[in-house]
Order: sequence, then structure tokens, then C-alpha cells
Amino acid sequence: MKDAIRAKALELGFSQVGFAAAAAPPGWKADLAAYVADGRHGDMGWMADTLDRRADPQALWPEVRSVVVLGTSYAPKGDPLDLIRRPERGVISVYARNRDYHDTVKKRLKALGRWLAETTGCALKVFVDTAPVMEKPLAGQSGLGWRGRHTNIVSRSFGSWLFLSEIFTTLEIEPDPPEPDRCGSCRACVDACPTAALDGDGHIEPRRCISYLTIETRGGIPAELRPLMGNRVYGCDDCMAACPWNKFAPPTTEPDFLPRVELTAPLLADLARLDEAGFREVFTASPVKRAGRDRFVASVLVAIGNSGRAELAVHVERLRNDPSPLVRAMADWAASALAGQGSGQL
Ligand code: B12
Ligand code: SF4
Ligand code: SF4
Repeated sequence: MKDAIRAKALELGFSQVGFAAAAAPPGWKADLAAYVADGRHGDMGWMADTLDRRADPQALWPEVRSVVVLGTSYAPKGDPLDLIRRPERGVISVYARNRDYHDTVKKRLKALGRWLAETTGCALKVFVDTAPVMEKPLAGQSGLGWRGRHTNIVSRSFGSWLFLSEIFTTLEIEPDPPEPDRCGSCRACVDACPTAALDGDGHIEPRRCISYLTIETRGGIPAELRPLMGNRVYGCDDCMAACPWNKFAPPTTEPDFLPRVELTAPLLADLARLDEAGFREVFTASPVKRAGRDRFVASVLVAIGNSGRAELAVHVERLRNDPSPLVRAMADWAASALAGQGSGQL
């Protein structure tokens, strides 16, 4: 059965498959509870609200017996960090340069689920970051990879560039052995983090993470972190890209994940011009829509403030009169940052 599931999953376009028991070791809940108690979830209130259901697959669905964990590679071609050295451009994270992976992966999960239910008669539920599921610990249990110091799953075949998703099933399936930790003495991801969000022991302070600051936070970006963000305007790949295991990852050929030309190296000047309608037009099927126009343009203004490009001041001035208070506040900051830095400096 495992071989048949694996073969069908690969045929449908998944990159890697593992099997885990639907049981939660007690440590999961304690770790998640400690994270929430420390306030690390920040504005992601759902993490506190769903803690009990999330920490145990059987609390979410009592009939579940096994979890099929699926990895989908989105490995980029070339070094995604090259753009960081081009301050007039905005960096959109690799995973968000084309269609929303939730949609692409969900379609495949449903096809695999349909086949599994028809073949075995089992009951099942499918998830791709769509329900309170602890995807990384499950993937770690299933042998897909180990949890790296950047806190995400690293696969020997696909490095850090894997989206995770799951099929919860009533079938009893023999679990795969977990993959041992292969980080060794490496600390490349920890050292690469621009905001020192990683402690080196496998923990993250999300409230310092650029991914959180550009996608999740509701309260604006703290002033002391803005200069550290450089030109990253949506998400961040630095810790993922630093991982030496990526050298084994073949670049994805999935059309939905190949970068759209206009999102590969967009000019900050163009991004700063986006109004609501323009934002919706450019980002309608993309994960970037999650940020919304105001928060996205606020991040663009931070990048402009960090760019040292005096010619971008004209966009900043216009946005100082924007209807959004968040955009106006970030435009004021960008204006003083540009004035302080002078033209052409980083
Ligand atoms: C909330 C969230 C975020 C938050 C918080 C991140 C975090 N690490 O907690 C923010 C917005 C910052 C974020 C950013 C990103 N995310 Co995110 N995120 C999630 C989400 C929704 C929940 C993660 C979670 O539960 N965090 C809470 C803590 C408690 O969980 P944890 O990290 O597993 O905590 C464990 C460790 O503390 C560990 N632990 C304890 N002690 C020790 C000691 C050692 C030595 C070690 C190694 C571990 C360890 O035990 C804890 C619990 O078991 C998942 C999807 C999901 N539903 O699971 C995606 C997910 C983790 N994200 C993902 C991605 C791709 C990203 C980004 C790369 C996106 C980007 N390019 O901007 C960045 C990477 C940042 C980073 N270094 O983590 C992928 C990761 C895929 C993978 N290969 O693992 C996921 C799985 C989504 C998906 N379906 O593919 N994310
Ligand atoms: S995504 Fe960026 S900011 Fe967040 S932990 Fe990784 S390197 Fe640091
Ligand atoms: S960069 Fe090094 S420490 Fe970080 S996940 Fe990869 S191997 Fe582990």
C-alpha cells in the first residue's frame, strides 16, 4: 500500500512522500504552548486559539490513524539572494513569485485523496496549511526530512525548498523512520538571518522575522527592525537559501512555481505606484494578496527608505498623502531615511 501511495503521489507531481503515526509526542504541545506563552505568535492570534486541537492530530479528528505527509519542491534556479544587492528592486520571496501554492497543492491532494478513498475505502481529510495542523513536526516524524536550525524541514533531496501538506486517513499504515538531524556543526542559516531572529537551537523569534513583518503583523513594522529589512518586500528567503543541502535540489519545473517575469525583480518605483485596483490586478492569484495593498506598499516604502536612492523620493512624497494611515506613517519614515542616507548609499 505504501509503495502504491508513493507512486501515485509522485505521478501527481508531489516530490516526496513520508508516513507518520497520527499520534503526538507530549513535547509538541509543551513547545507550542511555550511559544504562545512567550507571545511569539504575535498578531497570529489563531495560534493561541487553536492550540489544543493543533498539538494533537487526534484532537483535530479522533478517527485519524495515519498521516501521509507530502513535500512539493519549489526549488529556484540560481541564487534567490542575488537581488538583495540591487536596492532599486524589491525582493518578493521565491514561494510567492507566481501562483499561490495552497491552490496548486490542494488540487493534487484532492486527486490523491480521491484515489486513496476509492482504492481502500478509507475516510480521509486533506490539509495544506489550511487547518490547525503541526506540519513540521509531522513531516519530521514521517522521515521527509529533519528540522533545521532555521526551524523548517530540510530534505536530503530537496533541501529547504519544500512545501508541506498532509492526508489524514483512517488507514493503519506503518510509519517511516524519522530522518536523523544532519545539520552537524553548520550554522549558515542562523548567521544569514538579517534580523537575528534565529537562536541557533532550533527556535525562532517570529516577531523579528521579515516574513512575519511583511506578511502577518497588523501593528506596523517596529522602527528598529526597518533598516535591517533591506529591499525584502514580501517574505524572506535568506535562512532557507543559505542551507548547503540545497545544492542537491533540482530546480522545480512546475509552471505554477516558476517566477512570473514581473515579480522576479520588480522596480520599487513600480510597486510604490500600486493602488487597490492595481494591486489586485497584479497579485490576484499570488500569495502576496494576503498582505493587502496597504501593508504591501508600507513594506515597499521601508525598502525605498533603505535604498539610498534619492530619485525614489518623488514616490515617497506622493504616498505621504495616501488614504491609509499605515502607508502615510511609513512614507514619513522613508522620507527621513532617504534624507539621512543621501543618494546612492546602501
Ligand atoms: C506560523 C508560521 C510561520 C511564522 C512563524 C514561523 C515559525 N517557525 O514558527 C512566520 C510568519 C515567521 C513564518 C515564516 C516562514 N514560513 Co511559515 N509557517 C507557519 C505555520 C503556519 C505554523 C508554524 C508553527 O507551528 N510555528 C510554531 C512553532 C511552535 O512551531 P515549530 O517551529 O514547529 O516549533 C518547534 C520548535 O520550537 C521545536 N523545537 C523545540 N526545541 C527545539 C530544539 C531544536 C534543536 C530544534 C531543531 C527544534 C526545537 O519544537 C517546536 C514544536 O514541535 C506553518 C504551517 C503549519 N500549519 O504548520 C508554516 C510553514 C512552517 N512555513 C513555511 C515557510 C516556507 C515559511 C517561510 C520560508 C516563508 C518565506 N519565504 O517567507 C518563512 C521561514 C521563516 C522561518 N525561518 O521559519 C513552510 C515550511 C516548509 C518546510 N520545509 O518546513 C510551512 C510548513 C508551510 C507549508 N505548508 O509548507 N511561518
Ligand atoms: S525568513 Fe529571513 S528574517 Fe526570518 S528567520 Fe529566516 S532569514 Fe531570518
Ligand atoms: S543551513 Fe546548516 S544549520 Fe541551517 S538548516 Fe541547513 S544544514 Fe542546518
